[in-house]
Amino acid sequence: MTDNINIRYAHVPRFKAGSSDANDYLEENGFVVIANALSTEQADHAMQLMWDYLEELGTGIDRRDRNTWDDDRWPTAVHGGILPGHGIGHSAVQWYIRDIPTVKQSFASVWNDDELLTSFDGVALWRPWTHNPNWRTNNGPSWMHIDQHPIGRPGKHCVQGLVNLLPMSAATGGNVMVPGSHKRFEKIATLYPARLARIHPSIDHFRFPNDDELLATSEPIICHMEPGDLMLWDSRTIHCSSPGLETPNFDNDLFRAVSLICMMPKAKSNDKVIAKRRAAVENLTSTTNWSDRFINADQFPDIIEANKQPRFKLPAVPELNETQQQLVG
Ligand SMILES: O=C(O)CCC(=O)C(=O)O
Repeated sequence: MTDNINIRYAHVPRFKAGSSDANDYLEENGFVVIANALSTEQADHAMQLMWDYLEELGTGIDRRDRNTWDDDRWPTAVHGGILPGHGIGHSAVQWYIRDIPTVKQSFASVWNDDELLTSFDGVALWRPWTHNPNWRTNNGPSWMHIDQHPIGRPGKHCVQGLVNLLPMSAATGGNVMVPGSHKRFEKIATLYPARLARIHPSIDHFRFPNDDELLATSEPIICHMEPGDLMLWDSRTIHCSSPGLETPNFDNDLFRAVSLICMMPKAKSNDKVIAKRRAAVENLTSTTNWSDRFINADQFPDIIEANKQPRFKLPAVPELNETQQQLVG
């Protein structure tokens, strides 16, 4: 962990879904918080569906008993407590959230286009590390990244999102954003030639060095979000997540639960990709945030490794309504 990056907890403005002020804020800061994309009741319902997914994996997880939440039963988690595979992309919770009109409206307003395709990506769940220190997720400074290759994908391409489902505080921690950093994206190619040379232009992930000088002068924030709020960010904005800045005073519930969700214009995709997307629903294949290309998250090395000894029962193939089918393509 580095000590040259100071993260603070911030209360930023929260905007109405679809408002032009939200779009202006996103353009200027590289991220924006949309207030109440889900109502409190919808966020609660999503949490119930989240636990249904976990319990139905069949490994013995019980939502009421944190002693059943250890790694031997928990689905494979990658950096930042993200669950990217094992059917999560087609779980009832993810399809429920994608079907909420305010969520789609928020993305439609950003793109000025309501023919959108959704990602089939996963969730981030943080188990209480005050109960088991091994559950603590990566500290923010260790994995500051952008999700777009600076040479392979110049310009604006993607706006990612996450829906927050649980109460947040400086103690729980959360997503970390470096405000305005999307404006420095153009400079990355000249600043890090050696580091970039090791990353194929089709790989949309660039991680900043721990002792990065750019980051040393930046002011990363954990944005306060209410349950049901949606955060949108430009994939060029430097971000990650981080445990809290204080020690939480509870140990019997999740510290954080967010649904990762991304919608991009269908016009950016093509028939070949859409055919793979339709098959992905039937095969319960999860993806990354991108819907213009097909990037199979079940091929992540950690998921492949876990599947060598299959122990998770996948959810049922979803029965999608018309709106959801349109989001598949
Ligand atoms: O959990 C988070 O907030 C981090 C999400 C993230 O880094 C990503 O989706 O690229």
